Amino acid sequence: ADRSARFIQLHVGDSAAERDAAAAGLMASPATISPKHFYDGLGSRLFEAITELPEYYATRTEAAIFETHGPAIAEAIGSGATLVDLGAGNCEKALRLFPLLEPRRYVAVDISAEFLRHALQRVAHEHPAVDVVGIGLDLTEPLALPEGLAGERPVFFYPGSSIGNFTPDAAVELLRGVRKQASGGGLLVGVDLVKPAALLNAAYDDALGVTAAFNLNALRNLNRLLASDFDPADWRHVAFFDAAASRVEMHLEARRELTVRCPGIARRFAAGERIHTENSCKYTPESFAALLGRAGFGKPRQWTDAQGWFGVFWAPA
Ligand code: AVJ
Repeated sequence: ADRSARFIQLHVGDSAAERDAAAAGLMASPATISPKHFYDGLGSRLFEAITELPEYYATRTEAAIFETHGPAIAEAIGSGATLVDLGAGNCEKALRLFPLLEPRRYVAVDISAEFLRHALQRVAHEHPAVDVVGIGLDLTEPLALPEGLAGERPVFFYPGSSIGNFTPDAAVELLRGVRKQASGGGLLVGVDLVKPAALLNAAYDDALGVTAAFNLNALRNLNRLLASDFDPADWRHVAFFDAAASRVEMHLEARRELTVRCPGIARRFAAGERIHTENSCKYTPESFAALLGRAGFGKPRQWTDAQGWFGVFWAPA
């Protein structure tokens, strides 16, 4: 029999608080736009395109780690768990784990709720034995799963180095929340590792300009949220690795002096002034193990690729 996915909308969207936060970021100096504003339907598709770029090694390197070390990872975790997928997107990464982990329930969480709903229809159809639940949630909000949903052995799955969008302190905060809800199970997390700056700079400023489009798309999303009048043509994509902060930063730089307006707000930008749109923090195997420790997890196991570009960690809660 065909099963369909349950869908629960916890917190996503155009609430007044969301607008206030976005407006405050616009007025701040330097101005900021949260990277969560990348991900409308188009932004999720642009990110999918990024993962296919030759310069963007992260997704395929992580997939190769799961390919090579899948059996060892599965042995460490065990089968029949509830797989809680944080930032599920198109659910492809979790689906590749299904044959290894044989989850009883699959709980997929993503801010891009409609995109997720679509992906989950397919998951539910193709895996009728798995209980499929979708949750529309912004992961910058506290993560509180509905009572009982995570089951007895929750395995949180946070792949792709999405954790890198949080500063180390904020990441510890988020992971503490995960650990509390993962008791009896643990966390399987993928993390991008420190590597030569030239590789990182190319990965975040690709030759085709897909990452530039992904970055600029945040302006369209902000226009929708705030009724503002950003013209993407006025802005230039900037991305660079800051070794001291151990992170790639993305910014949008004003090509000329201009003023952005929305109801009640006029924000002047000087030519060359930047809006900070993303941090993508990079760790060493040691620094990330230490971060898991700060979040209260037990001693992690870790797997990496031959070049040491990306790490996958299993940390018992
Ligand atoms: C989805 C946050 C992991 O930081 O590499 C890709 C987003 N930004 N290219 C990353 C992103 C620019 C990506 N994460």
